[in-house]
Amino acid sequence: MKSATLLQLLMLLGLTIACNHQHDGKEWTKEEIDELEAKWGYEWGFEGIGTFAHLNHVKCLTEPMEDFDIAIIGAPFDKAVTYRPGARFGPRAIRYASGRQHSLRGFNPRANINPYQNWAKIIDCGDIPITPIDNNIAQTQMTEALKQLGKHKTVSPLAPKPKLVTLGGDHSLTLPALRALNEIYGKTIQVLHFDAHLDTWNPNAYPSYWGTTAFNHGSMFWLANQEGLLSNSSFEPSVHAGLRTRLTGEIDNNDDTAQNWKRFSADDIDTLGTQGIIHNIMEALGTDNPVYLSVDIDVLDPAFAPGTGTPEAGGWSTREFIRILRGIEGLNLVGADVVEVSPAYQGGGEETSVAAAQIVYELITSMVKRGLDNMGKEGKSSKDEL
Ligand SMILES: *[C@@H]1O[C@H](CO)[C@@H](O)[C@H](O)[C@H]1NC(C)=O
Ligand SMILES: [Mn+2]
Repeated sequence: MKSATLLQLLMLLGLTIACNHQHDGKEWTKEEIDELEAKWGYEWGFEGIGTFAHLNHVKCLTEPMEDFDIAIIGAPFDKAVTYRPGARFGPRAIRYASGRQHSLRGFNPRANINPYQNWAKIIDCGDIPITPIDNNIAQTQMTEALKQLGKHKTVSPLAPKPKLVTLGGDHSLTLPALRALNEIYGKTIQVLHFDAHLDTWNPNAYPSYWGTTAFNHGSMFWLANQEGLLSNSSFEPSVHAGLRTRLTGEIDNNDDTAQNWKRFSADDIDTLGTQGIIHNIMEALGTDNPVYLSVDIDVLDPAFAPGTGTPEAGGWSTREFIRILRGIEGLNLVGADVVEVSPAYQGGGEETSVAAAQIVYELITSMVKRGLDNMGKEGKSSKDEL
């Protein structure tokens, strides 16, 4: 007991000294610290301890005073899948695959900005600790964590509320995300959902003789509708894009329509092109209403993203999808996730995680760009915005 107290005292002393930039009687000037940064601050793509894009890591869930505008957060949970498990390793894989992203050469030529050297403070908040043992506790943990993180203060007035980009994990994560956003914004949120699958399935659509649980990665949007998290107004639909999975029958689509969703299939790209898909999405969602963007990596063809839980042949290429993401940058994104990356099924070249890391980069770019556009709009402060 006595030695613990002494240790605590010593630690406190160490902290005080560190804060004054003093050590062994030496006072470090800002110039000297800057020089150390110039000498040793840069990490090559294969170096570092593996945060997203070498961003600073802060364990935000235990650091409530940490202000940020945009944060990466991992949700390493995969106990709600129906086919291949393994997405709990998604956040790690995406972070490692993001190694060649760096603020120093982060300029996005598709969007004409460097999101990492702009107005937004972007950090990596680490992972939500989620139990692999009990799904009821797991969904509470995800919901509470995302609520807590969404209430952090921002640094820039261009971001009225912080924006979270969550790395899955399986797709059940989106339900906690929508619960948190409903509380934080005090209203229903529209969803833009890129996926091979509908994920609006009534849990009874699964074989249910033995009983079933609604919290799974194919029913979270059905639950979201039941909980009133999504608008029922035909003027505020949610949107699926990239669909191509087998169905029970037309009944699935009717049920989906009844839950206020619009559907664009993977094949639509052949007739409409990427520009047509972009046009349809923007027409359905507009540029003012708060939109949550959820990307199931299985929207990509398994040739491009085999590392996923429920692969379906005949999807979009990575390039086509990135083109679509750039085209919808005008959306008012209040948060996003990239889910179902299951690295055990990807190749040694990490193609699935590399695609996911690029998708995250494009989403962050859009969020930062949207802030800049708002600054330019005369008479409209971003504070007016949800
Ligand atoms: C939409 O309809 C569903 C099913 O009738 C209902 O449970 C839900 O609360 C409604 N949502 C809103 C926002 O009113
Ligand atoms: Mn899916």
